[in-house]
Amino acid sequence: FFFPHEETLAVIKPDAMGEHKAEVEAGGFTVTQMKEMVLSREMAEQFYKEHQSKPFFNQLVDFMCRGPCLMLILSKVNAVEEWRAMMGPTDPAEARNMAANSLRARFAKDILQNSVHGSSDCQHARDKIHLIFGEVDPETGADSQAEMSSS
Ligand code: DGI
Repeated sequence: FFFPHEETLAVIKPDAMGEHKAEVEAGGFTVTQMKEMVLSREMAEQFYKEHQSKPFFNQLVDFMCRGPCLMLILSKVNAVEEWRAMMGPTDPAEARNMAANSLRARFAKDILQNSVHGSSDCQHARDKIHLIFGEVDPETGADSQAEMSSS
């Protein structure tokens, strides 16, 4: 049988920069694109637009913009689910109970500063990869934002 690889967007959040690259590789993911960036407010609002109506939306956006994030496109069979499993639950207190080896159990400070993001399904992965990396050319790997900013 042939199991096609899928892609997910992973974000190492500002509180955990520098901690997780080795973890990603240990998880058996291939990093197909990677860039460090500081999200603008507009980008962070767009990134978490599904949470617009939540009481924590403003603090979430503030936190996401406060320093550089490492943006990664990860590729693996079943990448979306496998990366979510590696992250563990949103709240690190729950992560420490339910998934002691997960990244959030080990690195997250609290439910907001929870060190990592991972797309929850393939549609979100496509949307957020597009938001962060633009149109990725499958031949060259170059993204359209990079082309635009260099012209
Ligand atoms: O997909 P997840 O990141 O595990 O969780 P989510 O999509 O429900 O929430 C997105 C982010 O919003 C989460 O990583 C951290 C933040 N968040 C979620 N629930 C709360 C929260 N922040 C605060 N302050 N309080 C919450 O209850």
